[in-house]
Amino acid sequence: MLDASAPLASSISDLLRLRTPNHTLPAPLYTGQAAFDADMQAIFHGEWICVGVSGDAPEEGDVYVVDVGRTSVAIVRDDDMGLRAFHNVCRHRGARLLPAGRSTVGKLVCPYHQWTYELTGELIDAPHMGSAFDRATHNLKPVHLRAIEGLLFICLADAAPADIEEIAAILGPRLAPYGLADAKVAHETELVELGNWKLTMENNRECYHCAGNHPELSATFVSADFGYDPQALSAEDLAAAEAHNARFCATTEAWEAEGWPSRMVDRTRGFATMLRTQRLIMGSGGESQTPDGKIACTKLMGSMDRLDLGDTHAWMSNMWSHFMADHGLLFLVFPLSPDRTLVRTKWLVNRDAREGLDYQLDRLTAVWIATNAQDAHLVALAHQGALDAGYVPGPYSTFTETTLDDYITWYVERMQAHGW
Ligand code: 3BY
Ligand code: FES
Ligand code: FE
Repeated sequence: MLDASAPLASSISDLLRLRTPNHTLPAPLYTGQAAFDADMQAIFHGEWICVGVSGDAPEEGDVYVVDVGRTSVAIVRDDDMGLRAFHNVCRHRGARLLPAGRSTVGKLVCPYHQWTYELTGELIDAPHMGSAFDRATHNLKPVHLRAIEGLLFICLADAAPADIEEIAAILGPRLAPYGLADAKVAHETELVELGNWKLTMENNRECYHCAGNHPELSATFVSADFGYDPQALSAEDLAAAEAHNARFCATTEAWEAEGWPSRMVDRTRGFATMLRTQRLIMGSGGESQTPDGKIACTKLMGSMDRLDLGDTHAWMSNMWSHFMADHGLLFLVFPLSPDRTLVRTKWLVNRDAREGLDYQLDRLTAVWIATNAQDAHLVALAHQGALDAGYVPGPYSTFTETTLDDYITWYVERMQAHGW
């Protein structure tokens, strides 16, 4: 336990070891450069992270470049429609090969001295290097890539955790009906939150803050957690909460009985690659996270042909995601510095859906553009607190914030597994 009389714990491993269970982290783990560097090395270069969707590089020659800290990764759709990931670094003198974001190429040509690589990463032309030069040992360096039903995961470690296959076994059947491998990115936003990435993740793992901050989202998002303190509710509100839980449980079991995986699977604590997933019921019209709860896109996702299957969520180390009959939402978190975090949000629709005809972009995006802005504000407030001399690690609610303790415990365990 950290207490005022204890000697000042300074190293990251001390701070991790001395974390008070069920409390936020000691401030330096949110605010310090050393902790940020350790996080980038251990979590973002040591674990599987989610970086995009198949629709980020849908056709042959499409490239999608994602930066993870100072490491840039090019995801390339090859001529056989396979996806590959490479370090976005030329094997000559290391120049950045491709710009950030999406582009389309015939070959991968370095802008510096025009070394040229196949979409497979093979170096095929390196002028003026002499006949003794061995091209075969200068191919682009591959990065581990695993696509699970159109969600793209990379691992920058030499040896990637093998349990991504367990994730695929759980998520695969849940996501298959949404046809994500063929989905289109209808819209994307990038928001830089002025806070540490772990505060962004913590903020996502609870909906304790929703009632007070998210009027647009609260119309349709009804928390999955059955967590409320019965003593904090009036008799009327308690009855409503119990009725909600009963309806939630009954709906879950009905979906399961029809063969739709819906119950929560939680593999957070004790796992290298963390995943929690669950199908949730929705409020209002109950169809989609839109201002009125009705679908925003009339061409449904994948093989979905009904509107009463709720919202399938997957929560992972650097992402959260919601999949509904008409659209999907993918939120990806990339730390930029101790106090700046990029949240990239992708709105996914059926690849054949046409903007203006099958969906209106403003209706599709309204709820989460508002919600993201509200969350960014909350994360900034939390970070300001962590920087303040008055900050002490605070308690998570054992009713509404158990998933935060799970997440932060996962984080501490993974840091320790990587030697911190
Ligand atoms: O990502 C989720 O599941 C939700 C949405 C709002 C807050 N968070 C718990
Ligand atoms: Fe790429 Fe020289 S650095 S060709
Ligand atoms: Fe929120």
